[in-house]
Amino acid sequence: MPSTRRALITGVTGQDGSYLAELLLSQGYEVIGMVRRSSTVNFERIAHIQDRIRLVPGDVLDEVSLLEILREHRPGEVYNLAAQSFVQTSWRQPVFTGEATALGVTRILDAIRLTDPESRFYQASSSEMFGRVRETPQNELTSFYPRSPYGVAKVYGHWITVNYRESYGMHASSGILFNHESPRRGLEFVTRKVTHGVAKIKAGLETELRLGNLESKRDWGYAGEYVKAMWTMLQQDEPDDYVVATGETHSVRELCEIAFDRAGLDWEAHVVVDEQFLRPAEVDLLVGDASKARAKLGWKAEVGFAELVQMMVDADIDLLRRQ
Ligand code: NAP
Ligand code: F7E
Repeated sequence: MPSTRRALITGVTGQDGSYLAELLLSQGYEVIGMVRRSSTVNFERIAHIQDRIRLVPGDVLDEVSLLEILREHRPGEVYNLAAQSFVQTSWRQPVFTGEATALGVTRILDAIRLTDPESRFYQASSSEMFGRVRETPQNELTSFYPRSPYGVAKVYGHWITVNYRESYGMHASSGILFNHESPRRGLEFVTRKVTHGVAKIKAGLETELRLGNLESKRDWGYAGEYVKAMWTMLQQDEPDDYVVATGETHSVRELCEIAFDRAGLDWEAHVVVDEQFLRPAEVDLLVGDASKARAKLGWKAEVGFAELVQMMVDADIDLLRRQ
């Protein structure tokens, strides 16, 4: 039997993987973190907990590695967070994005089916699946209309999760998470690009910040609390799909206003629109209706947008000071 107190996280070196590992450790889990081979070590986000996690080599492109990890460690819960997750890159690398973000889900589901099909599974689905939105706000029943190879790959990952649940009776759940950010966010995503850019301008290291579409709107929440929703989904008797969001939407322009203001700077004096950051097809507006997660999981976003942006600006100013 797989152990219910042992969890496997794919993508443990990422933003969400690091917060989820912390949460599971605090709940007394034995945490197995899958890491892919690279020529340089990339464990910054988990350095503070590295000695408490068991790191194992594997890749969602390689089903044998997944089978071996599952056979050896027999986790009762598997959180699939691994993906090529940057939307812009997905136009440049659509096939790789499909391999990792779409087919990677089938590889791991199939490996679970062949080893311990009673293990519980979480799939990191995304609000990018809603793309050119069919209704506002978006909920679990809203139709998908993805606008990027990444969004298309996530739609595949979502439906294969539903399919394994229905075909094999697996406890497979899909969290449709809207954008969530933190001081651990990758530097290429717009929130962190802005807050890190503000910190560099404040420190006198840069004078301008080049961005793309300032009008696009997102439902931005705090990653540290979104991982709680992932875990709670796997504690339910029945697997299901849930939207996880704040219910508020803000533009990139508002993000800039709040972030520069936090550092005592005027955003209009520094932000330059550069068309290299525009996308071939944009997702103009996302805002989630997380009432199902609230009713069934008791989950609700607590950290507001301004608080989140200010937290990230403060963390980046502090980071640059220490560097
Ligand atoms: P992230 O910071 O980009 O982390 C992605 C993780 O996936 C990294 O640990 C990365 O490893 C790993 N990975 C990539 N390709 C892999 C492969 N072929 N095999 C094994 N591991 C691989 O992303 P995140 O923000 O934490 O997001 C976590 C998941 O939630 C992703 O699936 C993302 O698409 C999804 N999601 C994110 C958001 C959001 O707003 N953050 C919203 C909805 C859904 P390396 O460190 O080696 O690169
Ligand atoms: O872009 C606009 C850009 O790259 C947000 C991923 O975690 O969340 C994330 O995907 C918006 C877009 O995130 C720049 O055009 C303007 O409209 O921060 P982002 P994303 O594409 O929403 C979803 C839920 C995921 O699942 C993904 O994995 O900001 N924008 N100027 C810019 N974006 C970037 N990156 N850089 C700019 O200069």
